[in-house]
Amino acid sequence: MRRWLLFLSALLGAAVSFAQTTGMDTSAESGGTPPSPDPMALMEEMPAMPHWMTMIHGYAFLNANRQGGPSGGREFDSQNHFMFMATRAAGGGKLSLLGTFTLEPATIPAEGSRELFQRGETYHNVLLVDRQHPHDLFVQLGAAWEKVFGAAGRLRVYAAPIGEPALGPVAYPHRLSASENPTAPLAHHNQDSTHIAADVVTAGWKYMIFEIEGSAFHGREPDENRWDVEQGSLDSYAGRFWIRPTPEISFQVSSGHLEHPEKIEQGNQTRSTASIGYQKAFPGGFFAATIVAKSGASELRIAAVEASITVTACAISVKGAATPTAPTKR
Ligand SMILES: [Cu+2]
Repeated sequence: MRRWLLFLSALLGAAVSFAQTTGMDTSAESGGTPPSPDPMALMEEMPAMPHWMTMIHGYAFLNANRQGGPSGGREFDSQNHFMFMATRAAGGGKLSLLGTFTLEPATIPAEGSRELFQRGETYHNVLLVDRQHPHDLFVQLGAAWEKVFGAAGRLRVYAAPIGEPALGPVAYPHRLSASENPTAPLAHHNQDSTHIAADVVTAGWKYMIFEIEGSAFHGREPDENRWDVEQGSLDSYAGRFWIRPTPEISFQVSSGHLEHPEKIEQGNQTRSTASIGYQKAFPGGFFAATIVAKSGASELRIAAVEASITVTACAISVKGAATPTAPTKR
């Protein structure tokens, strides 16, 4: 059964990637200049139309995974994410419906896929170490509405039963620099573990190259049931500030208070991150890199730096990721 699901998700991923490239190729219109390498960002920047515009985007890796050492092993698995977006003009602004899904609950073992140095969430109430848990089927179910004011101002409000609060860099499933990495980036729990958060509301104001956002959300991380929609009170909050001096460069600092995020660890967390991203399209591919620094205050102190590099040219893809992580101190 799992083998069939693996196969199915790989087929789906290939089909979705194909749809994305045929549907979103705007290089002819822009006189041969490659468009932004990020199809989701392209869609987000499109002006609102009086009718629905939809987009499907995604990836599915079919992995022969072999990790060495006593906690390593071999397995076949598939890490995958599928993103759906529909936008139209509404209420004097632009309305976007956003859905992100993954079949990982069926294509990754419940006890997680082997990934040395990875850490986060639980299986049978035991912290997963050297393993990456499968993500929940519903990664994002949300709606955003935005309105442009004047020449350079934009208000954006976002509400999501399941979504991504304004904390950390763009979460890795949507992050271009992580897109060619067949596994979840190491230490992503230290930076964007809130990427599947229950009950998120966010408001943001963008002006020229600056953007400031604030979120309230439920701080508890997803439980071990990967198929359900979890809910909770808005007990946690976060704020994020972006500077995008050029279309290629983005810089963010963010900080959040997470109310009892971990089921098996007592206490709340304060998490602060800073990151610099760079992405550039060129004929036949793109280059994207992100450096993330994260520090926690009070109960848990982790310092992590992530750098991912992706170069795709024709059919050859070269990728790399490095995540030196200081030991956890409690
Ligand atoms: Cu994750």
